Amino acid sequence: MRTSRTRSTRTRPLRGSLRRRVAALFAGAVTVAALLAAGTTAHAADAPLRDLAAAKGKVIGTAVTGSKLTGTYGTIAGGQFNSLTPGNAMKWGTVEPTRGSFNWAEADQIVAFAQAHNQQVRGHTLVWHSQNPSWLTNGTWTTAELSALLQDHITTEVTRYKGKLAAWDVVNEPFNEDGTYRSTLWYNGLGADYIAQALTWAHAADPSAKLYINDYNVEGVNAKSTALYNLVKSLKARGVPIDGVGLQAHLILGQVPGTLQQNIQRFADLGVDVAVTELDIRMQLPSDSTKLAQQAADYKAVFDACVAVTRCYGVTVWGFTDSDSWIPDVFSGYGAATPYDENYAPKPAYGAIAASLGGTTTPPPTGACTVTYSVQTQWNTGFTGQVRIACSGAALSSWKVNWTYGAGQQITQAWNATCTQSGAAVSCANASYNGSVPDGGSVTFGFNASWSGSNPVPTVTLG
Ligand code: 9MR
Repeated sequence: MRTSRTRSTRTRPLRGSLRRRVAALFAGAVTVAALLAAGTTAHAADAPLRDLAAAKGKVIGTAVTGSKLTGTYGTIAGGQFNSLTPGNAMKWGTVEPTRGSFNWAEADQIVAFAQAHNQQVRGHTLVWHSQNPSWLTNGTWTTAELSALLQDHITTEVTRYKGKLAAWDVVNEPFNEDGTYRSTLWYNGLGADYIAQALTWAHAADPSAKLYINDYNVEGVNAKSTALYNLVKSLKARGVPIDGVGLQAHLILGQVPGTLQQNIQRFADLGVDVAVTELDIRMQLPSDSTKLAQQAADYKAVFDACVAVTRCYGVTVWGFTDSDSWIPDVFSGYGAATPYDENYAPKPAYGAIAASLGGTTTPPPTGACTVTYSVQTQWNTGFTGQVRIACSGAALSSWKVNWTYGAGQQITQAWNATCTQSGAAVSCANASYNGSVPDGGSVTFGFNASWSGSNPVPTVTLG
């Protein structure tokens, strides 16, 4: 994207490859720069969400994609959350695409990242009707073979991560909307007791992991959640190892069920934990400040319900940024479902989560466009910077931003803006194609610059 939109006519392959090598050598400096960048993000909570959640005795998690756990994505995933759920990396189709041939690379990577950042991992998921390998779904199996395949799969995967995961979504999405069992490979082949067997096998492989049944549209009191309630009740009565229920919470703007807290409480009263496991709140695109305010209220309602019930373990969002969300791919015309926009700017929902967890945020000025400067990567002689102009309750048809470098930094190249530097004074104006910043939207541009000695972040003004 950067290449296609660059305004520079000069290409410097040698310099680019040198830069990458030097950047690798100075990985520590890159990390520091990334942390600084996150710290300068506009309207961030005064304390990271993970600290606020911990003070409330709650866990706040996010689904992640392993390959993205670097740069700003990695900084936010590691800095704001105290739990990670692999979005796809632990599913059967990912870990055993060919029978007997395993690929644990992404799952291992996420677990290592979590350990390095003092985070829990929520395993997802062992028994599901979807994202299974084709050798499994296309095979013809006797009941005994199917049962052995499932037991082997659960035992292999849970044993691999024994002692390293806080919880497993053992069984995913077992119910239809009317509360009957979903017709799946497992239900059809093994009967309803596949659920009890899966839990029992998982418990045998890792007795310390908390074992969950996870489903969607079970957030409020309804036929489906009542079926789940009755199942958990009967599993508990039989002594089957069940520790919790996961409420996925793929919600629609303005439609948080009014019975959410009551529903969480009724499961808690059965003696199991409740986790909100896959929260996102989608809206019809484009987003605007009214929708984003409604979304903030919706996020707050979900977090408030969890905070209100002691046995609500925590809330995991299904991707923290709109650039890493499944929604636009599946619900045409919908999106903007997560707490950060696609440029990693916290949205009003972020502030609402912080507020629910007892934190304070610096609210964005009403009806304003704000500008944020950040250092993306830094090496020994240079750095790549980014400036974002974001509007809420206001809009721009063109823009120009200014700053003064305090330590001799010099812009060498810019893209998605026209930048000039005279002495220490830098001025960047919109390109022909990105002058418009709509209400609720943002525009970013990037640049390379040189530095030596120190690289302080300047104050940037919109003018
Ligand atoms: O986020 C996952 C997405 O990347 C996959 O394409 C999708 C395939 O079904 O699965 C998504 O995650 C699902 C989760 O595992 C279970 N609940 C519903 C989630 C959204 O589909």
